[in-house]
Amino acid sequence: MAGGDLRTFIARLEGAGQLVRVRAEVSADLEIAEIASRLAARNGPAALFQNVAGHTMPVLVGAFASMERMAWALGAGSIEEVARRVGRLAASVPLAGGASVAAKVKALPKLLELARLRPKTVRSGPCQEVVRTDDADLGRLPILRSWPGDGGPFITLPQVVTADPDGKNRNVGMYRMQVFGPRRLGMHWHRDHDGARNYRAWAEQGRAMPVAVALGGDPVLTYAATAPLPYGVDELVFAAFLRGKAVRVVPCKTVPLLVPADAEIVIEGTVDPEERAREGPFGDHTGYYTPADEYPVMRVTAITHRADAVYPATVVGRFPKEDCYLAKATERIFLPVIRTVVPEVVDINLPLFGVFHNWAFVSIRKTRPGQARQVMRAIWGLGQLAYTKFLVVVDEGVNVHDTDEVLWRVGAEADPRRDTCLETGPADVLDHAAPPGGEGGKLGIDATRKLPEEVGGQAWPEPLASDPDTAARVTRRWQEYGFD
Ligand SMILES: Cc1cc2nc3c(=O)[nH]c(=O)nc-3n(C[C@H](O)[C@H](O)[C@H](O)COP(=O)(O)O)c2cc1C
Ligand SMILES: [Mn+2]
Repeated sequence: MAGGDLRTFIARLEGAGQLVRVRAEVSADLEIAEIASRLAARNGPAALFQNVAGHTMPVLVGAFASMERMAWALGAGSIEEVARRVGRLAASVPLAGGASVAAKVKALPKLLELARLRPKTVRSGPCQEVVRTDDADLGRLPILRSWPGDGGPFITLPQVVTADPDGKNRNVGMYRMQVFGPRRLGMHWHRDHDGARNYRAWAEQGRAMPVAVALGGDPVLTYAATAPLPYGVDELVFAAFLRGKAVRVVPCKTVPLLVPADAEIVIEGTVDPEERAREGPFGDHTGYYTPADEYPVMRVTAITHRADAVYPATVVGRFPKEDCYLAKATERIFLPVIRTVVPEVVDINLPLFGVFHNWAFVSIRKTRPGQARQVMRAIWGLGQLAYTKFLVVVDEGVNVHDTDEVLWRVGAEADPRRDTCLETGPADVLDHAAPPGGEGGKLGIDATRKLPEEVGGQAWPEPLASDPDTAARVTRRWQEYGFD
């Protein structure tokens, strides 16, 4: 697997006819976003805007906006290939403290492989070809404003690097950042996310937290920043596992953090526990504006970049947009991990219209009464899947990626009284319909075929299926009938 940086990826996209260089002058204010939205709506190519009004840096959008490009970004031919590798890793690492000694010994080679994948510190890297400290100015970056009601321009594809006060638990997360001024940025991390957790650890000691924001670099890093890894799992090691080689990192110029050496741009700074500002509104992936709210502020101490840096961005909004593909990659890659905990799960679909958390369709291999509800509770207990608002469980063999087929089964197999359950749990912060306070309702629908024990012995019909011999004969003779 070849290593990568953003320009290698751009060359790959261009070579495959999946990148358009836009030479016409465009504005970073609304215009690029409008173009990106239209490209996303028609499964279009990535775009590199080379002439952004008032700027010298080009802007890249849509690099991840198809399943094929997403797979290439991860150095693979297909996302399924990546999912299989992650599945083998998940199956070989003992999950809990209760794992047997034999299981732990068996896992050693995998764990050693991971140790080999720790980031490799180098003395210099292209991300520091240009260093600006006292004259650092966010206004030099072509940061986009996407929607007319947005509170300002936002950095939308950042890798936000933090660590706890002991220098441990390094984390790389993607959280949008509003530009408040030439050297001030908003930190829109949800409180459950790892960057926020590191921030709280510093705040408890009354200390400002160092932060570094990398833009670009190996596209696998951009994906890793969005992946739902547990706290303490280093995204740089996960990225190295996906890429098959360690990430090269360099020390920042003004903060004690390491950043990917091959990044295009790095913004360094600190987040003071006392300082907050009104962040938003922001036209979000829900298809609505998220209202303004108070968030911490990053004070910029340096901006470093390549001499000919490219500024990567994404535009979110009503689906389909580029982030749908990042999310679909996670759905596929983490399915095998879900199966190690909930083995009866066959497939899962977080449909695009459900915006990650509103809807989940899950198919299961059902063998015992009550299993659909058991699976619902497991899903509502699993990391970010806890936010799932409407959860439909169907039998194995039902194509969860076909909404009509799922809703046909809901209509046919579920009794609204017997086969639904209402629960309460954590609500997605972006869910404007959830009651205030962070808790929200959950609806589970058991659309599996019912076992005799579940329905007092009532007979349950099989869905229609053709006679296999007749079907084969008709296929064979199709043209003979005069059809084509
Ligand atoms: C385009 C995009 C924008 C995102 N914006 C935010 C955001 O503003 N705040 C946030 O907390 N999570 C945001 N996320 C989700 C997080 O990146 C994701 O949940 C990630 O797993 C968090 O990593 P962490 O657990 O290491 O903090 C965004 C994801 C994508 C793909
Ligand atoms: Mn993390």
